[in-house]
Amino acid sequence: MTTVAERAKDLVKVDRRDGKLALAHIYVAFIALAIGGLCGLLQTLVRSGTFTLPWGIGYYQILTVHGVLLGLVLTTYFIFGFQIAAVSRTSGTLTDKQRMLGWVGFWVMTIGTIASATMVLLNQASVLYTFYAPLQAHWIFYAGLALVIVGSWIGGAGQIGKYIEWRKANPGQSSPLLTFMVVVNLSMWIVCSLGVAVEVLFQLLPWSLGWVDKVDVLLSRTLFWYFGHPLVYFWLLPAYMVWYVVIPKVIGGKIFSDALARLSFMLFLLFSIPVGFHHQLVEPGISSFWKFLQVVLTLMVVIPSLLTAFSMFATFEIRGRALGGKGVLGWFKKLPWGDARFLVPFIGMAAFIPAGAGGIINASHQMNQLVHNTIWVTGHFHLTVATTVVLTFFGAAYWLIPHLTGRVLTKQMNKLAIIQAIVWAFGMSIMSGAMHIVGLFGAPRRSDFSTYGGSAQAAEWIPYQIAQAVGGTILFIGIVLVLYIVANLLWFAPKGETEFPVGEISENAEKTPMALENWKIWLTICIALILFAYTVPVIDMIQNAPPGSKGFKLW
Ligand code: HAS
Ligand code: CU
Repeated sequence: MTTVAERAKDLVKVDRRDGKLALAHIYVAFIALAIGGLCGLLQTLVRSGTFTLPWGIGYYQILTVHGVLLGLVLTTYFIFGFQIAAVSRTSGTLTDKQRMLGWVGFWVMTIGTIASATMVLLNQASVLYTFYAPLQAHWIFYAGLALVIVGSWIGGAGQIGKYIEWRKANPGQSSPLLTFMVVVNLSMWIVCSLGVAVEVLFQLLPWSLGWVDKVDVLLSRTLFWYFGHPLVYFWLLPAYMVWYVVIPKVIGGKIFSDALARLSFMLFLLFSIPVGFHHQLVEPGISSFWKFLQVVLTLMVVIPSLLTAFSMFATFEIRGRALGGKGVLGWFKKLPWGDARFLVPFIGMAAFIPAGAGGIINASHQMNQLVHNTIWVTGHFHLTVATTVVLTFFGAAYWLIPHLTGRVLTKQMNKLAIIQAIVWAFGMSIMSGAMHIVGLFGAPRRSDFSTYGGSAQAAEWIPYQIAQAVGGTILFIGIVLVLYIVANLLWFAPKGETEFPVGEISENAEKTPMALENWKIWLTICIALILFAYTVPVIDMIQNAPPGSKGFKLW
């Protein structure tokens, strides 16, 4: 039985003004999903060899729109919207100054996004979402990216400000778990985005403006991956916040261990950054010792994900048994399978098992030789970010949006949300499965349709490319469904109260050691590891730099 006081606590509402700021981010995220998703469909159709783009639109142009809008815009905006609401919900309403930072950050990011997106749409920046030099985009594209990064720092400062305020007001106490997790994610983001900021401001911008004619390609990619790998964990950690904190409440259970959750987040902060070389294992100019070292650190960053898997299974089993589940697996049947807030993220979790296994294959130095630059890698990240992460985000949107708009998810919408996730899982299994297999046959990634002059090898790839188009079409139906549900929750669903679920810590859990919140220790180790992994190879790169490359526009 829940008491009246507990019911009231469950309905703690995010302040309306904070909610507006969070919603602004969420709007941009779903607009990005609509446009980026359409481009994804077009790409798979082109690559099946049965469709040509009209009006002179280029394949790499839509590939860039797809990657930038879904990989960078959808994720960052949804994460910021979610984090703002999470901080406000668990640490209290933002001050006017914190909220103002949030709005300034929002607009700086949005002006940057519009500037970059315009250049991509004008076909002046078909450089894909990793914007690798020596492909050279229009300078406005890079300037827009710089604004997105700076805007994220400003908005992030507002969220961190709330945490600092809370700690000051509650000395000696462990901060609210969800706020703590937000701050870990932002710390990781700030430390890693310094790398891409240096790349954009000191290398790509002056070079695209014509102030210098050559760019050091190896250094630029190294700075990019110093950022690019933690970027993928910046996407993952908010999904983990939902798994650790929200899901236990949704299923009626408790958080297995506060200390374990905090430890796993801190391990992400430590090991996410000094591992960028696992994206550069075939890059010449980095000695194999440093690659090996970063591969070891990459395998270290797998550990917090294994802790998470353990913790989730424990949460589920304890709850299922409390509900009377018997035997080895009886508890499994007791989980609330009909609740979209649980099932949708759960499908994401299930996808992370093969997705993570694929990541470990990628990270294994020798096996990377086989899969690097093949569409296997595309298959990998469509399971990780485009299934595990986005299904968790969709599942969160189904309570977060109505919480913020003062509406409710109706029974029909809950059902549609479940269908949506099943459609997604089905389409993705076909598309990502085909990508993984044909990648092993050598099919390249980042590539337009080609028969390679009638080569027998390329002919072998085509049936898989058709399978990708079938999967891509099913996924597009999934996008239409989620947009329909989101529109309903924003504007049409019945008015009412929706809970922002925040789990309580299990009474059996150990007390959380305060050391887990000692930022001096953790940030020092974090920076020491980065210096250890990067100093010597970067000095090598700079000292032995070739003359550099002029820019290429291959589209
Ligand atoms: Fe990755 C390339 C290695 C995780 C995203 N990755 C990429 C790219 C992206 C990406 C976007 O080492 C392409 C970048 C580009 O454009 O070039 N990745 C890893 C490793 C992990 C990993 C070791 N990746 C991710 C995540 C991503 C992501 C997460 C996005 C969100 N990745 C690589 C490497 C490359 C790479 C190389 C470069 C390849 C190349 O050559 O270019 C690990 O973090 C994975 C650890 C995860 C696990 C899984 C734990 C399972 C859990 C679920 C439990 C389930 C439950 C439910 C409880 C070990 C937590 C129960 C279910 C039942 C059914 C009972
Ligand atoms: Cu990585």
